[in-house]
Amino acid sequence: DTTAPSAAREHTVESFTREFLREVNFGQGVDLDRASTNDKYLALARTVRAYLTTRWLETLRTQRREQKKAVAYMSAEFLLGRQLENNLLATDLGEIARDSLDLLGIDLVELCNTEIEPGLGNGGLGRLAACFVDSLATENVPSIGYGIRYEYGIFRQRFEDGRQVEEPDEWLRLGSPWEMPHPENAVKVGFGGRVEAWKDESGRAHRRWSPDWHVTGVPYNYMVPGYRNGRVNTLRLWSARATQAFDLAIFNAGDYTDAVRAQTQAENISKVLYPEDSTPQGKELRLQQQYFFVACSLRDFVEKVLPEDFDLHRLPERITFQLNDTHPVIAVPELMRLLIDERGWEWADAWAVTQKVFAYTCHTLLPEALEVWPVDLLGRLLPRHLEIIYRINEEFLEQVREAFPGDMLRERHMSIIAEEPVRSVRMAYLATVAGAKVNGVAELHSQLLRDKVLSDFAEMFPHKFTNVTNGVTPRRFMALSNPRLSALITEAIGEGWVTDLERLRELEPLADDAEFRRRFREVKSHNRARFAGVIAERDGIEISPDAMVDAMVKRLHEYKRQSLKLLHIVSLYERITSGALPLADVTPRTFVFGAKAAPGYVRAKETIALINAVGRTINADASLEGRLKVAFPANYNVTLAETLIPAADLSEQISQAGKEASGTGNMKFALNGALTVGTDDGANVEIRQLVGDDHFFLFGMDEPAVSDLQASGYRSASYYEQDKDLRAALDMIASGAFTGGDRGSFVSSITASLIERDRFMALADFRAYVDAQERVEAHWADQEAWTRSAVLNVARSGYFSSDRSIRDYLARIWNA
Ligand code: DL6
Repeated sequence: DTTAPSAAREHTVESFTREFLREVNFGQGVDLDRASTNDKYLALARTVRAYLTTRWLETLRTQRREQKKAVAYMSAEFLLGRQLENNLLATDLGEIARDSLDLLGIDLVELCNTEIEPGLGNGGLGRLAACFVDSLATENVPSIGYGIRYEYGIFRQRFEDGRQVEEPDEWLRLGSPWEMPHPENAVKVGFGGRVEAWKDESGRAHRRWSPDWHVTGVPYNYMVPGYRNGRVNTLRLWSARATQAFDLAIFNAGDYTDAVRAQTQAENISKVLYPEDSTPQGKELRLQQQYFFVACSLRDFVEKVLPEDFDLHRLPERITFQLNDTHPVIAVPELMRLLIDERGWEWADAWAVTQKVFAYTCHTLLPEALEVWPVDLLGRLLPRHLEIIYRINEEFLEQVREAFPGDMLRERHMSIIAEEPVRSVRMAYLATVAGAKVNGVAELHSQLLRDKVLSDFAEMFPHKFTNVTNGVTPRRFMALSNPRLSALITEAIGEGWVTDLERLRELEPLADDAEFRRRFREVKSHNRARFAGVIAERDGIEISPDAMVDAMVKRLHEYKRQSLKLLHIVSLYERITSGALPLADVTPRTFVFGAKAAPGYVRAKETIALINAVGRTINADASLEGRLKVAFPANYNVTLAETLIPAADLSEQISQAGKEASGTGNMKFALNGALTVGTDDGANVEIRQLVGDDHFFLFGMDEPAVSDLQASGYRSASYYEQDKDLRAALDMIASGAFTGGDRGSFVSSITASLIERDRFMALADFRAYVDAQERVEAHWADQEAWTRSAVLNVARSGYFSSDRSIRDYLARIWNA
């Protein structure tokens, strides 16, 4: 049997050691005693990979045999995190690997820490995609992830004098043992050029796109193992290369430098991840990236994954293309083009299939985050696609006119083409019109999509709209990152929770068991010490392992309101230094921030500088006796999250209500036993409903209150004028107290903008927030009561497993 794997690998220390040594010698070409740490890491990774490959080939064989309906998750970002430990966990090889390396005198942890995480995403959206591929495999769903193999992921953040400096993320520099390139399966993608009309012998009119330049997409396969279930799915990331023909033509014309330049231009497409989240940049290269990866993926699926003789009229029986936000939405006109121009289908037939195979997930509520592409740019880069979009829009608007005769305003509102400020394609509208389903990512978000952002569409196509609340994988964000709590849970209720997270409910009675609470506290305290050790070594930051860990980690964005957290810290400090608050009454706390700002987002970068300035002053003030600390480790990423989240006591989820689509950090913290201080926003709403009001610190305006205040005319200055603590905090910042007396630069621009404009109403929520923080401190003072709440947070967070999200997608969207 030529398809059988060469040798089924045994799960024994002897066999593992043999494979590992073979990889050291023949994979790395070194003797063990000469091997570097990186040699050993690569050899170990390849050893684990070989174990996975056996199952992967088996999964692919089964899929080819059974031809079941699958899901293609299309996402411009997959923020994977390190692979080695996760793959050891999934294959149950952790202990064997450790024993095997012990025998050879090698430290497994050191090798795991050698891995550079692939930062192929910005934040929540990319990390969600990574959780979803993990859960798709664990839930045994035939599926494939499609994305881009960026050569440089999200930038490395450094602080220079407290200010953010970005450096390239060379994640591939030490080799990338998890990927398998297949240049022989490359796909050619066109750009630019013209569209011509032509007629076939029967006189039927057709359109033909002649691009004027091409690039090649090389697929790189990654294996995505389910948790100990034998399934290994595929994640296929595309890398751009110059086409040979293009190169050769220029070479033959004798211009070597031009040929190399052409190559660079092509390869630029997958060179770097755009570091903007929530505010698309509208750059041409970004559109090139989007079209590049979806064109490669569609062709790959239709021509390589499906059997050769497959009748594409039956495509909806075989696949749903799930569009992760609008970034892959250009796939809609691309599929139409493939069916009409390349296969000669009639428009109506192509549209019928297209409308059945796509589904769209929206991840935002911010108007400025809804992606639009200027018609000029799109027409220049993808002229045939623009024609197709126009036709989709024409037919759609015809439908609107039929449904709402005479309602011109509605027609203008709903048009896929916006006329102002420049003629543009609204990608979210295109996705909504073309998709079989549209979902938001938390109950409140989906409701606001239906009622506000896409209300005209929800009225016209109520059946399309649904919700799937986000989730997080309990493998990475509990089993892997919180081994002590995992062991405690397993001891109490058995192992089943790792794939059936609702079973954490069985912990509820233990919240009332003093011995269990003691052990739970012991775990937290161990995790705090571990985190303290990591940031001491990584960043040179010293914190007390006994103080409350109060964490706010997420992208730096005004709507997330890091500035509100900062006002609370400064107010505490001001009250202590002015004598209003006796030091003895201050709860020892470490305020932990983790946040990257988009490089061009000036206000966000100023806020980082201010947090660091405040931190420097507070940390150096001996009169505080170390009771308050601000820790802002640079370059927050998945790896750091894995040590911070298990250590956290308090989770800050304080966005303005109606702005955070869901949040997923909020879920990870609650699952790991942190209590949330949060607004009624995104998935906070569901977290609070599940964990209960007594174990969640709710504060601030809800979404209707925000809307009302907006409508009645918000004047932030009145809060500044009326709340003396708020005024004192803002005045203290403005006085230069944290900037060595300097009142200029970012200090004045931040304070002035809060007092005069405050787009996300931090000032209006300040008093409620400070009150909530006082409730936090009162609760913390009773450690037994606090631990009880923390245990209940864990016990009631099972709903937030991404396995449940995937089951919801299956039931509500994919019908797979
Ligand atoms: O759905 C994943 C994640 C949510 O949890 C966050 O609330 C949301 O802000 C984020 N959305 C984006 C927006 N990008 N765009 N457009 O990253 O998605």
